[in-house]
Amino acid sequence: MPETTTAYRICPLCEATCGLELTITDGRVTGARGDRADVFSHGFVCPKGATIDELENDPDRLRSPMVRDGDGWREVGWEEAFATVRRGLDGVVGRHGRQALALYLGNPNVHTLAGGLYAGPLARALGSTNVYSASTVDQMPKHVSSGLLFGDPLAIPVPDLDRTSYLLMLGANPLESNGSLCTAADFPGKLKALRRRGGTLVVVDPRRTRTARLADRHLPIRPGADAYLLFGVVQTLFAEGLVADTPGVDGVADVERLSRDFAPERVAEVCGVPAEDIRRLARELAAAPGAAVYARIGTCTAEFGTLTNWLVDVVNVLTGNLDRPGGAMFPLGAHRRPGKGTGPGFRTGRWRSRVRGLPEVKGELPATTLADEILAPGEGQVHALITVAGNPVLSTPGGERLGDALDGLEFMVSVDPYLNETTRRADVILPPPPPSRSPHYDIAFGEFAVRNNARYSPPALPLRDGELDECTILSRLIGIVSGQDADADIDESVIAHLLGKAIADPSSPVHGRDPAELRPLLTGDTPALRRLDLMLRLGAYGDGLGANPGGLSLQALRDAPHGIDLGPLKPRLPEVLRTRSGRIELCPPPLAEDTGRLRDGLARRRTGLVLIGRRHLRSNNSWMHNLPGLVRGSNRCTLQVNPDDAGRLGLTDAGTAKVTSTGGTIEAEVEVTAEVMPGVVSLPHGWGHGLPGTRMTVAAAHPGANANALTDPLALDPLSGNAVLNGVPVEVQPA
Ligand SMILES: Nc1nc2c(c(=O)[nH]1)N[C@H]1C(S)=C(S)[C@@H](COP(=O)(O)OP(=O)(O)OC[C@H]3O[C@@H](n4cnc5c(=O)[nH]c(N)nc54)[C@H](O)[C@@H]3O)O[C@H]1N2
Ligand SMILES: Nc1nc2c(c(=O)[nH]1)N[C@H]1C(S)=C(S)[C@@H](COP(=O)(O)OP(=O)(O)OC[C@H]3O[C@@H](n4cnc5c(=O)[nH]c(N)nc54)[C@H](O)[C@@H]3O)O[C@H]1N2
Ligand code: SF4
Ligand SMILES: [Mo]
Repeated sequence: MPETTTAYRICPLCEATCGLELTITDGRVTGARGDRADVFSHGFVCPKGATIDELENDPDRLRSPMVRDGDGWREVGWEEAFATVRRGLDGVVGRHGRQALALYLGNPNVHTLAGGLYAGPLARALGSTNVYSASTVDQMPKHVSSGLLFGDPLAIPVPDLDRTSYLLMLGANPLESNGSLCTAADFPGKLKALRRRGGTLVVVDPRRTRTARLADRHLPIRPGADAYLLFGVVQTLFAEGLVADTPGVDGVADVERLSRDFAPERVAEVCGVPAEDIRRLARELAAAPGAAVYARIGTCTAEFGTLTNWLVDVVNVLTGNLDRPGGAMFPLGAHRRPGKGTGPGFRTGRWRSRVRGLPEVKGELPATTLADEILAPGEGQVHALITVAGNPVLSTPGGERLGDALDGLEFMVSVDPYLNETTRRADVILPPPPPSRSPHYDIAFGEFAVRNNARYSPPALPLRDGELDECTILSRLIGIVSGQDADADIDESVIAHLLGKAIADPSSPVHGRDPAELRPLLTGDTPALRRLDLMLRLGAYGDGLGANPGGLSLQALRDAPHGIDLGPLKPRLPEVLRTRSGRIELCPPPLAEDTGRLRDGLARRRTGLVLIGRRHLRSNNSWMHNLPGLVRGSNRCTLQVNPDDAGRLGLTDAGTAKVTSTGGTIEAEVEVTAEVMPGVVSLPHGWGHGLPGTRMTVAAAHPGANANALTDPLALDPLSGNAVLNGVPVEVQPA
């Protein structure tokens, strides 16, 4: 009889952070379902989480480090792998200096404990300004907007989903994505509950998505026009005297002045939304007892991304909904300490990219210029690349050119479980173990959860021979990159630094204590877990290393396998602010200035088709198409075309279309559907598999077409450096 047990594990696949109950048979994960006792997800699960056993047992998953050997690969032990990495990186630094090193951090770094603890230190250890991440093809506009408004790029308010009575959602489709920068397990259930309690959901999206179908109202909008619509709302709030009292806010009059150019009648045509519908939004938002505006990727990956996300919070502030229950609120993650209400503020452009002169944002340069930095010769040229959990060849505009550029590198190392479109160019691949064999705590998503909570998953299974924990992989890599000895202890220096800071801080529970007495109190089997223990114990709900008995610690979370609920969101103003003034800066100069570009755009003629993206519940960016259970059924990488456009262009359902942009040309299967509005076509990203040298057998059999062969690496939101992935002009014809 095989021995079957269960174990609990937070799902690391998307931001919903559902609790999973894993079935373990003979030392393998053989099934998964929602953990009904989980304090946050209460049993919710989606098909990806329920298929995690296929991810765990995927025969294409790399089990040992791989070193390039001529045209092929050789499986090696960890010591040989790290020695090869050290030789490769030291060689490049010796020949060209540290600036020749580049790092690309992909999305799963926010879903692993290793990424949460080591990605930042790795970027700092690099000693080069060539730091890139998936943030600039994702949410960077949100960070810039929050940085400028609140002084902290991580202070991103989330809709208080459980209590709001009115939700205006733009450019998000949580029924497929399960939510982003708003961590809510069972987002669909929460939207249904909102409607059941008499609340209103309005969805603004060029497509009639599953979320839009669930809503009270769907407003189809021309891609890229959300800033106009929101400015129309702002203008109405002022014009009709609907602005709430706004103590602690600077710049309200300046916003009022700027909004005069964007009255609903002026913006209606650009948006494709009638002026009366825009006015109605303003009136309803102002009247609701608790309302929130929430905008996500459709508004971030757009030409006016930062302006749009700024206007989201401008509306939240002006309607009195920022920081009030039922409105848009700031979560407080368990490993974070409340702030002091002021700080140094936020700025960008502390340095610029070498080739295109693009400003730094949050210590990063735009991912779409990485290829330029590799290809353009001269002082500061990139010659070595580290990728951690990223697949920029498929996920960034101009990825094909980037892929070719990678061939010209002197050295490349990837921390990744797959031999995919990006890692096939590496010299060394360092594979992490599967989720069940890694400890887990969500460092990133505690900050965005619609209900404060803390959950820790110990490894459900031990590491197998030849596997190395990803925390160890990354800390070894940091040691190598920073040129330290192999046994240098990165974690001890981080712990000493954090303890030192806390001891010096009069508001800390350990103020004035002796580090030598505190350090031995930390528990955890590994250095990474001791760091986590320290963060939890010094965090907002922590035991203060003994000062607050009964408070959180790693042990307290170990004792609560289904997590600890920390209650509904609480108002955090002004404590959450890090602006110099200690006030909300509603009209920061860089944003005020960028409204000029928006005003100019009013006069632009908009004709022709534009491309937008989309997500499917059974997909996850570029990397889960190798699981048979998720790719079964009909082709999902279709070009959705409105029937009017299809008729005009001579396209037929299930036929093939040729799609051309300034970026390139692809062919895709046509899906004629009124779901997408006229003038707009939609293609999901993350496809384009089956390239030579990859080892993803199932994905290669379902290759699809690469949407990022069409997006333009030169098209950026100037304030954030974020790529424009939506609203891309294209021409479509039958192939
Ligand atoms: N199943 C699944 N879940 C995922 C992912 C996945 O790939 N698959 N990826 C994860 C990641 S990394 C992220 S960042 C999140 C993203 O999560 P979401 O932000 O919810 O992303 P999408 O589902 O792509 O929804 C974006 C919507 O924006 C619309 N849109 C496009 N352009 C515009 C525009 O100009 N204006 C407006 N108003 N709408 C527009 C699109 O039609 C689409 O419906 O999802 C995460 N969850
Ligand atoms: N056109 C278009 N392009 C887009 C988007 C869009 O909407 N439209 N969305 C963008 C968004 S929101 C994002 S976040 C980016 C994502 O961009 P990327 O992060 O570059 O790409 P992913 O497809 O998420 O690739 C994740 C990589 O991490 C690896 N991986 C998986 N699990 C682990 C792990 O535990 N450890 C390690 N070390 N590696 C792991 C996978 O094998 C894969 O190689 O794509 C962006 N690209
Ligand atoms: S919704 Fe996200 S976190 Fe929940 S099971 Fe699905 S992939 Fe995992
Ligand atoms: Mo993302």
